[in-house]
Amino acid sequence: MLKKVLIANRGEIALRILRACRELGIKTVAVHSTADRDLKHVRLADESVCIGPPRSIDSYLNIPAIISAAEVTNADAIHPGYGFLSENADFAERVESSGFIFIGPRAETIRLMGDKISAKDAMLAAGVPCVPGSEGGTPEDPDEILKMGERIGYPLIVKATGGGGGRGMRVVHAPDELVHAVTMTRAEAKAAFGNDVVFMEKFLQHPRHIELQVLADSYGNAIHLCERDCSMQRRNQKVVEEAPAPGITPEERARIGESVAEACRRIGYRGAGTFEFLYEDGEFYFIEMNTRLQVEHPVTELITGVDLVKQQLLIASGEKLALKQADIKPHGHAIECRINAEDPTNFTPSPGRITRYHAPGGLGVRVDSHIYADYSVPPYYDSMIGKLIVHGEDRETAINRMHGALSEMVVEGIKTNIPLQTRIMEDPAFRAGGADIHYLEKMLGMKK
Ligand code: MV4
Repeated sequence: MLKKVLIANRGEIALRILRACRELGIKTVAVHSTADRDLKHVRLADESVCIGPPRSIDSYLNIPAIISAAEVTNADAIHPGYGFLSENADFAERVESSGFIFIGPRAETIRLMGDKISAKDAMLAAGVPCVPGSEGGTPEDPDEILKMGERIGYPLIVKATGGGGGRGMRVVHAPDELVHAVTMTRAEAKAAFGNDVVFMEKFLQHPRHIELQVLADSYGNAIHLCERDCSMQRRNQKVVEEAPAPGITPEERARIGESVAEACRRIGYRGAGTFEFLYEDGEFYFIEMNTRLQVEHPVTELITGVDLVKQQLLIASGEKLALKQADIKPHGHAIECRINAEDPTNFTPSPGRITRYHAPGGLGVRVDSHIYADYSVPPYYDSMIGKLIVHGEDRETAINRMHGALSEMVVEGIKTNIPLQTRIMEDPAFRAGGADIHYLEKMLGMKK
């Protein structure tokens, strides 16, 4: 078993990882910037190391500083959390070559999945359904590009292979826009990711975003842990997530679940991971794989009863998966609302001191947050200050429980999106279930 884990992250996820380590008797090392001395997990950790000034580039993205902190504290593993260095293959490689365990997949797997074309290739080879498209990069010759566009059909979407999470994409409605769109996406991708390879796919116009959680050990065992519906998003930022996805039948779940578990075995996946799909007209289409623990992992934990962070730590310790596919039986329904320090009307960040804080509670209510009364939300990082997660016997119970929990939650001194989350819980289309990825922006009056 691991003895000491360095947590290379901040905020709620650092606290979440610390709690899992404690339950397994693993010592913890917190690393933090000068702006984060007062973080809750820094106080609770066995040891802490300041790794640099406030800006992420100087601290949470500072690879030599993090490796040095692991060396001076004699940690044996590094948990990257989400964001920051969590999907940086070079970081994973440096961690391992410095003699530490990276809590995540092998560096080569991160690299394979970080490139959208090679990820899609690997999924097609494993029999995972993908969006029809160019299957490889887009050619250079304008006539060849147009021929490919004709085969795929319109509307289509041009994506940068080095992009992801909504960056480096362009929708094309007609052939006369195609060559220009390819040129522009290439140029932007070159500037943003240093990689100008782009590919094309059929553009799905009203999909839902459904993703599957997986766990795999180092011995070729892999299971899926049901799906999450993350369609309630604004500008590629998820706002509400839930599990299971409304309307997905046990047969559909078993089929897509077995296909992603088999893909994990084929690529030698290790650790926790997520396969992202678009779901439209009863069909799943793979788009990307996330090789990290995700923000929304708690909804999966609540319906399956599996502690995903503990599983990551056990897998990194070299243990075999004790869970079998037959052990995973989803119970009830879970919903997560992301709580952000932002103005609920215009979404601008609202950092500052929290003057008063009351957390909600009761049966089936979970709060994953690092905030406390008198804590100051720094302006340098993501505006998410916590997550409110509920579990109920069915979806309607869960929504009503979330509505009540939001009304109990008091955060004063800064603005939060709690009023927006309350509005979503009251919205008839959300309550009906199955809204697509464009619904929230329409509800907010951004789109027709
Ligand atoms: C798409 C798509 C429609 N058709 N691909 C955006 C983020 C990145 N993960 C992939 N994205 C999309 N790819 C095809 N072929 C629509 C989106 C998309 C989206 C996907 C998931 C969640 C929110 C989204 C918001 C806008 C567009």
